[in-house]
Amino acid sequence: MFSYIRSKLPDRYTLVRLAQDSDLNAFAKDARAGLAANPKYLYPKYFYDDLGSKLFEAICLLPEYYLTRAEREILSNHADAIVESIEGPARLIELGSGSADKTRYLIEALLKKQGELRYLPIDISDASLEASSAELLKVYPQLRITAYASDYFTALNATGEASLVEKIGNRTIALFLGSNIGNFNPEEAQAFFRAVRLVLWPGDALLVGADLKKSPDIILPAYDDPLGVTATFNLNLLARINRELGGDFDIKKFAHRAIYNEELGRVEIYIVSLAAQRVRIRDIDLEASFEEGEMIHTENSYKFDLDQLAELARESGFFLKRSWRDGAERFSFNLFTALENN
Ligand code: AVI
Repeated sequence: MFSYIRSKLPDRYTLVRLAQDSDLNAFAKDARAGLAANPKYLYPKYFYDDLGSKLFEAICLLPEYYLTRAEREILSNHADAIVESIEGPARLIELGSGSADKTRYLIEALLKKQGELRYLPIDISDASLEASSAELLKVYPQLRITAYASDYFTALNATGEASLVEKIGNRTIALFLGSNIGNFNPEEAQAFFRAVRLVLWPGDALLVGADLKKSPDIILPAYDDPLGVTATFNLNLLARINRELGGDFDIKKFAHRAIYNEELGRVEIYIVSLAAQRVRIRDIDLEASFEEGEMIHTENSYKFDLDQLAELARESGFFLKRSWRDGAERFSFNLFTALENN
Protein backbone atom coordinates (compact mmCIF):
# COMPACT_ATOMS: atom_id res chain seq x y z
CA MET A 1 0.00 0.00 0.00
CA PHE A 2 1.23 3.47 -0.88
CA SER A 3 0.64 6.86 0.66
CA TYR A 4 1.73 10.02 -1.12
CA ILE A 5 2.90 12.69 1.28
CA ARG A 6 2.63 16.45 0.80
CA SER A 7 5.85 18.16 1.60
CA LYS A 8 7.23 21.68 1.96
CA LEU A 9 9.80 20.88 -0.69
CA PRO A 10 9.40 22.18 -4.27
CA ASP A 11 6.90 20.37 -6.52
CA ARG A 12 9.85 18.63 -8.13
CA TYR A 13 9.70 16.39 -5.02
CA THR A 14 7.28 13.57 -4.17
CA LEU A 15 7.55 11.26 -1.17
CA VAL A 16 5.95 7.80 -1.33
CA ARG A 17 5.70 6.00 2.00
CA LEU A 18 5.33 2.22 1.70
CA ALA A 19 3.45 0.39 4.47
CA GLN A 20 5.56 -2.02 6.47
CA ASP A 21 5.78 -3.82 9.81
CA SER A 22 6.14 -1.22 12.57
CA ASP A 23 9.84 -0.86 13.35
CA LEU A 24 9.28 -1.34 17.06
CA ASN A 25 7.41 -4.63 16.58
CA ALA A 26 9.97 -5.99 14.18
CA PHE A 27 12.83 -4.97 16.49
CA ALA A 28 11.13 -6.62 19.49
CA LYS A 29 10.45 -9.84 17.56
CA ASP A 30 13.94 -10.05 16.10
CA ALA A 31 15.70 -9.18 19.37
CA ARG A 32 13.72 -11.86 21.15
CA ALA A 33 14.51 -14.53 18.53
CA GLY A 34 18.20 -13.56 18.35
CA LEU A 35 18.84 -13.48 22.10
CA ALA A 36 16.95 -16.73 22.74
CA ALA A 37 18.94 -18.52 20.00
CA ASN A 38 22.09 -20.53 20.42
CA PRO A 39 24.48 -19.07 19.30
CA LYS A 40 23.02 -15.61 19.93
CA TYR A 41 22.72 -13.01 17.18
CA LEU A 42 21.24 -9.57 16.45
CA TYR A 43 20.65 -8.24 12.92
CA PRO A 44 22.90 -5.40 11.73
CA LYS A 45 19.95 -3.41 10.32
CA TYR A 46 19.17 -2.47 13.94
CA PHE A 47 22.48 -0.56 14.26
CA TYR A 48 20.87 2.39 12.50
CA ASP A 49 18.65 4.23 14.97
CA ASP A 50 19.34 8.00 15.23
CA LEU A 51 22.39 7.53 17.45
CA GLY A 52 23.67 4.53 15.46
CA SER A 53 23.37 6.46 12.18
CA LYS A 54 25.43 9.30 13.65
CA LEU A 55 28.00 6.80 14.94
CA PHE A 56 28.22 5.28 11.46
CA GLU A 57 28.84 8.77 10.02
CA ALA A 58 31.67 9.10 12.56
CA ILE A 59 33.08 5.71 11.46
CA CYS A 60 33.20 7.03 7.89
CA LEU A 61 35.46 9.87 9.09
CA LEU A 62 37.97 7.54 10.79
CA PRO A 63 41.38 7.27 9.11
CA GLU A 64 41.21 3.47 9.51
CA TYR A 65 37.82 3.20 7.72
CA TYR A 66 39.20 3.52 4.18
CA LEU A 67 36.00 2.34 2.41
CA THR A 68 34.16 5.68 2.23
CA ARG A 69 37.17 7.66 1.06
CA ALA A 70 38.16 5.05 -1.51
CA GLU A 71 34.67 5.00 -3.01
CA ARG A 72 34.55 8.79 -3.07
CA GLU A 73 37.93 8.86 -4.84
CA ILE A 74 36.63 6.48 -7.54
CA LEU A 75 33.45 8.51 -8.06
CA SER A 76 35.23 11.85 -8.13
CA ASN A 77 37.73 10.57 -10.72
CA HIS A 78 35.49 8.39 -12.88
CA ALA A 79 31.84 9.53 -12.64
CA ASP A 80 31.88 10.80 -16.25
CA ALA A 81 33.40 7.56 -17.57
CA ILE A 82 30.93 5.48 -15.52
CA VAL A 83 27.96 7.39 -16.90
CA GLU A 84 29.37 7.30 -20.46
CA SER A 85 29.56 3.49 -20.21
CA ILE A 86 25.75 3.39 -19.91
CA GLU A 87 23.78 3.99 -23.09
CA GLY A 88 21.04 6.58 -23.49
CA PRO A 89 19.25 8.96 -21.10
CA ALA A 90 18.65 7.27 -17.76
CA ARG A 91 16.89 7.76 -14.46
CA LEU A 92 18.68 6.88 -11.25
CA ILE A 93 17.26 4.64 -8.49
CA GLU A 94 19.36 4.56 -5.32
CA LEU A 95 18.94 1.75 -2.80
CA GLY A 96 19.64 3.06 0.72
CA SER A 97 20.38 6.65 -0.25
CA GLY A 98 21.21 8.10 3.23
CA SER A 99 22.72 11.57 2.87
CA ALA A 100 23.17 10.99 -0.91
CA ASP A 101 26.49 12.73 -0.51
CA LYS A 102 28.61 10.57 -2.87
CA THR A 103 25.64 10.21 -5.24
CA ARG A 104 26.21 13.82 -6.28
CA TYR A 105 29.16 12.82 -8.45
CA LEU A 106 26.85 10.60 -10.52
CA ILE A 107 23.97 13.09 -10.48
CA GLU A 108 26.29 15.79 -11.83
CA ALA A 109 27.73 13.49 -14.49
CA LEU A 110 24.21 12.46 -15.59
CA LEU A 111 22.99 16.07 -15.66
CA LYS A 112 26.01 17.02 -17.75
CA LYS A 113 25.27 14.18 -20.16
CA GLN A 114 21.49 14.45 -20.50
CA GLY A 115 20.45 17.88 -19.19
CA GLU A 116 17.78 16.64 -16.75
CA LEU A 117 17.37 13.72 -14.39
CA ARG A 118 14.74 11.84 -12.43
CA TYR A 119 16.22 10.52 -9.18
CA LEU A 120 14.40 7.87 -7.09
CA PRO A 121 16.07 7.43 -3.71
CA ILE A 122 14.87 4.59 -1.45
CA ASP A 123 15.63 4.88 2.25
CA ILE A 124 14.11 3.66 5.49
CA SER A 125 14.15 7.17 6.98
CA ASP A 126 11.82 9.84 5.54
CA ALA A 127 13.71 12.47 7.55
CA SER A 128 16.94 11.70 5.72
CA LEU A 129 15.07 11.53 2.37
CA GLU A 130 13.64 15.01 2.97
CA ALA A 131 16.93 16.48 4.18
CA SER A 132 19.04 15.09 1.35
CA SER A 133 16.39 15.86 -1.29
CA ALA A 134 16.04 19.48 -0.10
CA GLU A 135 19.79 19.96 -0.56
CA LEU A 136 19.87 18.30 -3.97
CA LEU A 137 16.86 20.23 -5.31
CA LYS A 138 18.44 23.49 -4.18
CA VAL A 139 21.67 22.78 -6.03
CA TYR A 140 20.28 21.08 -9.18
CA PRO A 141 17.28 22.85 -10.78
CA GLN A 142 17.05 20.18 -13.51
CA LEU A 143 16.50 17.40 -10.98
CA ARG A 144 13.14 15.80 -10.13
CA ILE A 145 12.89 13.46 -7.15
CA THR A 146 10.43 10.71 -6.26
CA ALA A 147 11.56 9.41 -2.87
CA TYR A 148 10.48 6.06 -1.40
CA ALA A 149 10.43 5.71 2.40
CA SER A 150 10.86 1.97 2.75
CA ASP A 151 13.39 -0.81 3.14
CA TYR A 152 14.72 -1.62 -0.29
CA PHE A 153 13.22 -5.10 -0.58
CA THR A 154 9.73 -3.70 0.12
CA ALA A 155 10.31 -0.91 -2.40
CA LEU A 156 11.60 -3.31 -5.03
CA ASN A 157 8.75 -5.76 -4.42
CA ALA A 158 6.22 -2.97 -4.72
CA THR A 159 7.58 -1.92 -8.05
CA GLY A 160 5.09 -4.09 -9.96
CA GLU A 161 2.27 -1.78 -8.81
CA ALA A 162 4.15 1.47 -8.49
CA SER A 163 5.36 4.02 -10.95
CA LEU A 164 8.85 3.12 -9.83
CA VAL A 165 9.09 0.77 -12.81
CA GLU A 166 7.17 2.84 -15.34
CA LYS A 167 9.16 2.62 -18.52
CA ILE A 168 9.19 5.75 -20.61
CA GLY A 169 11.87 4.95 -23.11
CA ASN A 170 14.58 5.73 -20.58
CA ARG A 171 17.23 3.46 -19.23
CA THR A 172 17.33 2.81 -15.50
CA ILE A 173 20.49 2.89 -13.41
CA ALA A 174 20.18 1.22 -9.99
CA LEU A 175 22.80 2.30 -7.48
CA PHE A 176 24.01 0.52 -4.33
CA LEU A 177 26.89 2.36 -2.69
CA GLY A 178 29.17 1.91 0.30
CA SER A 179 29.83 -1.85 0.11
CA ASN A 180 26.42 -2.41 1.69
CA ILE A 181 26.34 -5.55 -0.48
CA GLY A 182 28.99 -6.90 1.93
CA ASN A 183 26.50 -7.00 4.80
CA PHE A 184 24.43 -9.66 3.01
CA ASN A 185 25.39 -13.34 3.18
CA PRO A 186 25.98 -14.90 -0.29
CA GLU A 187 22.36 -16.13 -0.63
CA GLU A 188 20.98 -12.73 0.37
CA ALA A 189 23.34 -10.97 -2.05
CA GLN A 190 22.05 -13.18 -4.84
CA ALA A 191 18.40 -12.59 -3.81
CA PHE A 192 19.12 -8.87 -3.76
CA PHE A 193 20.64 -8.88 -7.26
CA ARG A 194 17.67 -10.93 -8.53
CA ALA A 195 15.17 -8.53 -6.92
CA VAL A 196 16.93 -5.61 -8.64
CA ARG A 197 17.09 -7.51 -11.95
CA LEU A 198 13.28 -7.93 -11.85
CA VAL A 199 12.71 -4.17 -12.03
CA LEU A 200 15.27 -3.59 -14.78
CA TRP A 201 15.07 -4.09 -18.53
CA PRO A 202 17.79 -5.73 -20.60
CA GLY A 203 20.60 -3.20 -21.07
CA ASP A 204 19.79 -1.31 -17.84
CA ALA A 205 22.61 -0.89 -15.32
CA LEU A 206 23.33 -1.78 -11.71
CA LEU A 207 26.22 0.11 -10.07
CA VAL A 208 27.65 -1.45 -6.91
CA GLY A 209 30.48 -0.33 -4.62
CA ALA A 210 32.23 -3.38 -3.13
CA ASP A 211 35.15 -3.62 -0.76
CA LEU A 212 38.01 -5.84 -2.00
CA LYS A 213 39.83 -8.75 -0.34
CA LYS A 214 43.23 -7.72 0.95
CA SER A 215 45.56 -8.06 3.92
CA PRO A 216 43.79 -8.31 7.31
CA ASP A 217 46.32 -5.69 8.49
CA ILE A 218 44.37 -3.14 6.46
CA ILE A 219 40.88 -4.59 6.89
CA LEU A 220 40.77 -5.24 10.63
CA PRO A 221 41.63 -1.75 11.95
CA ALA A 222 38.72 -0.44 9.87
CA TYR A 223 36.44 -2.53 12.11
CA ASP A 224 38.32 -2.14 15.38
CA ASP A 225 39.57 1.42 15.54
CA PRO A 226 41.70 2.72 18.40
CA LEU A 227 39.18 5.46 19.33
CA GLY A 228 36.53 2.82 19.93
CA VAL A 229 33.95 4.40 17.60
CA THR A 230 33.15 1.03 15.99
CA ALA A 231 32.94 -0.55 19.45
CA THR A 232 30.41 2.11 20.50
CA PHE A 233 28.47 1.60 17.24
CA ASN A 234 28.28 -2.14 17.96
CA LEU A 235 27.43 -1.83 21.68
CA ASN A 236 24.72 0.72 20.84
CA LEU A 237 22.64 -2.33 19.86
CA LEU A 238 22.46 -3.29 23.54
CA ALA A 239 21.87 0.32 24.57
CA ARG A 240 19.04 0.46 22.00
CA ILE A 241 17.45 -2.65 23.55
CA ASN A 242 17.67 -0.90 26.93
CA ARG A 243 16.09 2.29 25.55
CA GLU A 244 13.36 0.80 23.38
CA LEU A 245 12.56 -2.57 24.91
CA GLY A 246 13.16 -2.00 28.62
CA GLY A 247 16.37 -4.05 28.79
CA ASP A 248 18.81 -3.88 31.69
CA PHE A 249 22.09 -4.62 29.89
CA ASP A 250 25.08 -3.29 31.86
CA ILE A 251 26.98 -2.15 28.76
CA LYS A 252 30.31 -2.04 30.61
CA LYS A 253 30.11 -5.80 31.04
CA PHE A 254 30.23 -6.34 27.27
CA ALA A 255 32.92 -5.67 24.67
CA HIS A 256 33.28 -5.31 20.91
CA ARG A 257 35.17 -7.95 18.92
CA ALA A 258 36.07 -8.00 15.21
CA ILE A 259 37.63 -11.05 13.53
CA TYR A 260 38.73 -11.45 9.91
CA ASN A 261 37.63 -14.89 8.69
CA GLU A 262 40.00 -15.33 5.77
CA GLU A 263 38.41 -18.57 4.57
CA LEU A 264 34.98 -16.95 4.16
CA GLY A 265 36.45 -13.57 3.15
CA ARG A 266 34.50 -11.64 5.75
CA VAL A 267 34.89 -9.54 8.86
CA GLU A 268 32.74 -10.97 11.65
CA ILE A 269 31.57 -8.63 14.38
CA TYR A 270 30.50 -9.78 17.80
CA ILE A 271 29.56 -8.48 21.23
CA VAL A 272 31.32 -10.52 23.93
CA SER A 273 30.02 -10.96 27.46
CA LEU A 274 32.84 -10.16 29.90
CA ALA A 275 31.21 -12.07 32.77
CA ALA A 276 28.63 -14.75 33.48
CA GLN A 277 25.44 -12.68 33.77
CA ARG A 278 21.68 -12.54 33.32
CA VAL A 279 19.89 -9.76 31.51
CA ARG A 280 16.18 -9.02 31.73
CA ILE A 281 14.35 -7.41 28.80
CA ARG A 282 10.98 -6.35 30.14
CA ASP A 283 8.97 -5.60 26.99
CA ILE A 284 9.74 -8.91 25.31
CA ASP A 285 9.47 -10.84 28.55
CA LEU A 286 12.91 -12.41 28.16
CA GLU A 287 15.63 -13.25 30.61
CA ALA A 288 18.82 -13.99 28.67
CA SER A 289 21.75 -15.63 30.41
CA PHE A 290 25.32 -15.25 29.23
CA GLU A 291 28.42 -17.28 30.02
CA GLU A 292 31.70 -15.43 30.39
CA GLY A 293 33.14 -15.12 26.86
CA GLU A 294 29.81 -15.90 25.15
CA MET A 295 29.32 -13.90 21.95
CA ILE A 296 26.39 -12.28 20.16
CA HIS A 297 27.04 -12.22 16.40
CA THR A 298 25.99 -8.79 15.13
CA GLU A 299 27.38 -8.41 11.60
CA ASN A 300 29.33 -9.88 8.69
CA SER A 301 31.11 -7.62 6.25
CA TYR A 302 32.12 -9.59 3.15
CA LYS A 303 35.09 -8.60 1.02
CA PHE A 304 35.13 -9.51 -2.68
CA ASP A 305 37.32 -10.23 -5.65
CA LEU A 306 36.21 -9.45 -9.17
CA ASP A 307 35.70 -13.14 -10.07
CA GLN A 308 33.19 -13.46 -7.24
CA LEU A 309 31.34 -10.37 -8.39
CA ALA A 310 31.27 -11.69 -11.98
CA GLU A 311 29.88 -15.00 -10.70
CA LEU A 312 27.24 -13.22 -8.60
CA ALA A 313 26.23 -11.33 -11.74
CA ARG A 314 26.02 -14.50 -13.88
CA GLU A 315 23.76 -16.20 -11.32
CA SER A 316 21.31 -13.32 -11.23
CA GLY A 317 20.82 -12.13 -14.80
CA PHE A 318 23.63 -9.57 -15.11
CA PHE A 319 27.10 -9.43 -16.48
CA LEU A 320 29.98 -7.47 -14.98
CA LYS A 321 30.77 -4.97 -17.71
CA ARG A 322 33.47 -2.86 -16.05
CA SER A 323 35.12 -2.18 -12.69
CA TRP A 324 36.99 0.85 -11.40
CA ARG A 325 39.34 0.88 -8.37
CA ASP A 326 40.86 3.53 -6.14
CA GLY A 327 44.60 4.29 -6.41
CA ALA A 328 45.48 1.99 -3.49
CA GLU A 329 43.31 -0.82 -5.02
CA ARG A 330 41.33 -1.33 -1.84
CA PHE A 331 37.82 -0.77 -3.15
CA SER A 332 35.93 -1.44 -6.38
CA PHE A 333 33.05 0.25 -8.15
CA ASN A 334 31.28 -2.08 -10.56
CA LEU A 335 29.00 -1.66 -13.55
CA PHE A 336 26.67 -4.63 -14.12
CA THR A 337 24.46 -4.79 -17.20
CA ALA A 338 21.07 -6.54 -17.11
CA LEU A 339 20.94 -9.42 -19.59
CA GLU A 340 18.02 -10.50 -21.79
CA ASN A 341 15.49 -12.63 -19.89
CA ASN A 342 15.85 -16.29 -20.79
C1 AVI B 1 27.34 -0.25 6.16
N1 AVI B 1 28.39 -1.24 5.99
C2 AVI B 1 28.87 -1.29 4.60
C3 AVI B 1 29.49 -1.12 6.97
C4 AVI B 1 30.59 -2.17 6.66
O1 AVI B 1 31.73 -1.75 6.44
O2 AVI B 1 30.28 -3.36 6.60
C5 AVI B 1 28.97 -1.28 8.38
C6 AVI B 1 30.05 -1.23 9.43
N2 AVI B 1 30.15 -2.03 10.44
C7 AVI B 1 31.19 -1.71 11.17
N3 AVI B 1 31.81 -0.69 10.62
C8 AVI B 1 31.09 -0.35 9.51
